[in-house]
Amino acid sequence: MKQEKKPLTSQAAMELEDKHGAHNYHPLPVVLSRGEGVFVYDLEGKRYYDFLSAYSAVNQGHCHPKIVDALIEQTKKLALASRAFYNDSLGIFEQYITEYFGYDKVLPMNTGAEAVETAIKLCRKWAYKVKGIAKNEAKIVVCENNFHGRTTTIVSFSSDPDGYGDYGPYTPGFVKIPYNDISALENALKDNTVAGFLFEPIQGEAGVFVPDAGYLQKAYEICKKHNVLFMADEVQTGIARTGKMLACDHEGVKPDILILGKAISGGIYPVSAVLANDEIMLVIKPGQHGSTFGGNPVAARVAMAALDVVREEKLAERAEYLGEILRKELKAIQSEMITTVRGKGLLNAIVIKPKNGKEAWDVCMKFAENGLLAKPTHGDIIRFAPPLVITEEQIMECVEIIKKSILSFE
Ligand code: IF1
Repeated sequence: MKQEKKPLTSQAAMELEDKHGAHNYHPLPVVLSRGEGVFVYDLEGKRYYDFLSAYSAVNQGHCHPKIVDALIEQTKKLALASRAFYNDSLGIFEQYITEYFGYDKVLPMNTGAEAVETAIKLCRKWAYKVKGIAKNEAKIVVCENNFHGRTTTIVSFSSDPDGYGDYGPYTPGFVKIPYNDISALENALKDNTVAGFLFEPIQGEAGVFVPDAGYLQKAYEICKKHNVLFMADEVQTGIARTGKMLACDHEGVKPDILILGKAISGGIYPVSAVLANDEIMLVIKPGQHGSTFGGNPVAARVAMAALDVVREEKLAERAEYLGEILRKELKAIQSEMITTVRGKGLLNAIVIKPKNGKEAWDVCMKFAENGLLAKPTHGDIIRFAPPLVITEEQIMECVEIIKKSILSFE
């Protein structure tokens, strides 16, 4: 007699992860089982507003039907062909995305970190082949409190001990300067071995730090003056999240190297991409870079569907408009626990001052109890980044949940 399998409970699911999985995360004790649009559901069927959006990967909402259909249709036809041969999806995607963002070429990869690594390799090779910097002397300027991924080269220039601790020896060739500090950048670029400036237009993981108005424009001009590549990591800020297609669009600056990931696929499939013009992109010759899954037919079709959705559903305009409302409503919450509200579009954060021993983690646990999921970063900062398909009415409902939860600690 076949033993009826007992349905998996949340508790059992958490125990399985704890027993059999590496402990490289500390998740909130919520076990998700289904996602649809702005909502996720746990194993017991409880519904939550998702205010993290898988770290801004599901800007289009969970399991967007158009993107899922693109995944299914292509997967049934040709999933992975490798770049040893051509295929009937990659060129279509390459033309689509280079026209979409206005660049000569794209180099497709899978994760954001791989795209950042690709950008670093492009910059270094450009330094030697085009700018004429002495071999192995090229430097890339980065910002304190950056987050660009978790490979050993990328953590080599992290300022977060949890990010780089015990992972030495570190990759040389990176210079750290304070974020949002133009004179520090000017100073760093006096060194003529600097080949690139790698930055986040808004520092996401650090806690949604929006630089001063004009910072990106001035940084761009300084890089142009010193023939240094302006390399924007828009993995988290891109794809309409901050109220424009790219966060750089708020200041009308066009990166020399554009790095995309996460929501480029709507969270349906790992897709990332690096875009640049020929002078930069063509320094990499056949056999000098690649990846098994990079730009595969499924990634190509999924990304085109995901980028279609951004335009069709006017997600950038929504993020701009709804972000203003969200910040205004958050600032109106009368609680000394909320010391700061900041953000752009629907990439926002609040800073929590502990009260009666309760801190950001406890606030997030209370949010979850009341049907909204968010998670602290760096202890006291809670990021608010719902899918961009959220409605104004739903924003207001979430504000009520946030307010009720915070005031419950008064
Ligand atoms: C984790 C953070 C967010 C990114 C930027 C590159 C990458 C990321 C600006 C790498 C990835 C993810 C990684 C994920 C949590 C999340 C995160 F807290 F880690 F930093 F969003 F803020 N550039 N961010 O934000 O892309 O290789 O992950 O595809 O590692 O815990 P990836």
